[in-house]
Amino acid sequence: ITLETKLYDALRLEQLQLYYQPKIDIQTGKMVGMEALLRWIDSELGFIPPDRFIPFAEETGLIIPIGEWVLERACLDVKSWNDLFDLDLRVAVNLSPIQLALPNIIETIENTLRNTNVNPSFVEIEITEMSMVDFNESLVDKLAQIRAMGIAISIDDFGTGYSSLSYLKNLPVDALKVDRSFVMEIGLSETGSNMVGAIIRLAHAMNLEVVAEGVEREEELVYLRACGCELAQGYYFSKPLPANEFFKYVMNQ
Ligand code: G
Ligand code: G
Ligand code: MN
Ligand code: NA
Repeated sequence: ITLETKLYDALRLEQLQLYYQPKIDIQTGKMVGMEALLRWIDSELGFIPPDRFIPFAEETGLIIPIGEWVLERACLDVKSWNDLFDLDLRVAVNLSPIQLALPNIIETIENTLRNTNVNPSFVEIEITEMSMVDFNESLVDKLAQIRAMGIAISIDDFGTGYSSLSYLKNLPVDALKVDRSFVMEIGLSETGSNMVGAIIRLAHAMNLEVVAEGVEREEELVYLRACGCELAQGYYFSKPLPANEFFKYVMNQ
């Protein structure tokens, strides 16, 4: 049995799970949403980390049905929590560059919104800088169409990949996520702190909201807040939680 068969079965047999990590408004301290993070727990192999199976899913094309499942699951979950607790949490879903390149991606997203009956303003899509490797008008077009549905778009892992400022300037997006590798340098060196401050000012100059990733220390949070960073996520607040535990986390807010 190949890994490809195993992964396909995992999708079919519901051995893939979404974990959720809260996103916090660091100016008010309130949770405003969460990022959906895919997990594969195999009965024999145990926990298979996403950095191992997502690249594999991308190579084999399995990321396409998996990605559709992720979007639908995330829409259903956010809708049920918002309905139950009368909240307006927004769920962020990672979209692979492979998915974004599909000619029918807009239709797929529209269908999922319709089938799940979720309010589009409760959904956000995270694209990585890898999506900009073949930057073209069609990419700009697609992002604009996604936004026109009422879905917010953010650039994940900013500063680590292939985006150039000239691309970024022309991209219809709402937020920029500062990669954890920058956040962890806060307070460790003057350059480290200054770079994060500069990234936040750059984002604000382009009218983008800023989300800091991988916040683990109080010192990072204090600095980010002082720089005007809007949102943060990281172990400092909560690690990613399975849906039933995230439900309890929401209930306790
Ligand atoms: O959950 P963790 O931090 O280990 O995630 C590792 C990587 O897997 C991150 O780069 C994250 O963006 C990616 N990832 C997690 N869930 C998904 C998903 O549903 N789709 C895609 N395309 N990538 C995901
Ligand atoms: O690439 P992306 O940003 O989508 O993935 C986020 C990854 O970072 C996930 O695998 C998630 O589990 C992980 N993560 C989230 N918060 C923290 C944190 O505070 N510290 C560390 N080390 N990893 C984190
Ligand atoms: Mn992400
Ligand atoms: Na990220």
